[in-house]
Amino acid sequence: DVVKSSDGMDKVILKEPRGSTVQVHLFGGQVTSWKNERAEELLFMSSKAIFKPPKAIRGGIPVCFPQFSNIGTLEQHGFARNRFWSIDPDPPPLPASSIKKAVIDLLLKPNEDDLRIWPHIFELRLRVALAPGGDLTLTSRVRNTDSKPLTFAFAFHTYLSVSDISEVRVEGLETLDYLDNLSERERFTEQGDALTFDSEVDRIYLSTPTKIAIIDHEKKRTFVLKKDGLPDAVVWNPWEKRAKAITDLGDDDYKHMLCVEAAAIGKPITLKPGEEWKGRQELSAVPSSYFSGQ
Ligand code: TA6
Repeated sequence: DVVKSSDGMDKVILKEPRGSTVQVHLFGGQVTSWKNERAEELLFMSSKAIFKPPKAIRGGIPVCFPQFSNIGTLEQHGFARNRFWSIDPDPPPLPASSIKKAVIDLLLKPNEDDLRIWPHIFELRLRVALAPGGDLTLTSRVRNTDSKPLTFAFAFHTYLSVSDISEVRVEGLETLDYLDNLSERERFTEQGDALTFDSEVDRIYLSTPTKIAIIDHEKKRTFVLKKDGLPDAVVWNPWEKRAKAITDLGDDDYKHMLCVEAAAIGKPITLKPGEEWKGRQELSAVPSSYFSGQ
């Protein structure tokens, strides 16, 4: 369903028969809600989120493209997250395995202002698919429709909703190298068993396994993030002091959020003219007792 809004903030609602839903704003091509069949919200949305341009909405899953963070000459995290995307009325056919999913395809092509700051013609497609049972898959495709090479970084800046950040553990990043955004992206090696949180964390884990588990002990819920074509994973929680400096984040909101982001940052992607790249992030939320992996 497309929900038109008088303020221009149109959104798409996907529903699957068992009751899970996903909401996608055309502004940013951004997933802004993902609810399970008990109507529990699984993504974090800031209590001070501003649902209007020009800044990206604080929460859900903003798309970082063609730049991550300030690594480049563009605005922080690139421009895709604060442009209006369009719905593709004639998307490529779904693979047979996806036939039962609720799906929407959004498109972003550069406008004249974008071309002035980043002179590359491209087509960015985001397919949002909600499976029966509630798994959420985001598939991004970038096609270089220009006559010169295209180089970019990409991230699904996923804000997960957690009951209490102090009770959360992330598994799947042990022993990996990471770039620490808190110390000028110096490279370190993860030493701990699993990641837990008691202060600000802002890291780019490089070349991670394809599966990461985010275990919320208090809620007895595990998010399983699987990815493909996105070798890196960002983990971010601003903690108390930094949260206060972020104007569209409530002072205590940091306790209830954790960003874990499938990304391609360490080695930017380069496409020759006509080439296409694909990246996928799949999220599922399962009761912790059902989860025996990792
Ligand atoms: O993904 C982590 C990060 O790059 C952090 O460094 C932090 O600044 C965050 O994203 C939020 O960025 P934003 O531009 O949305 O305020």
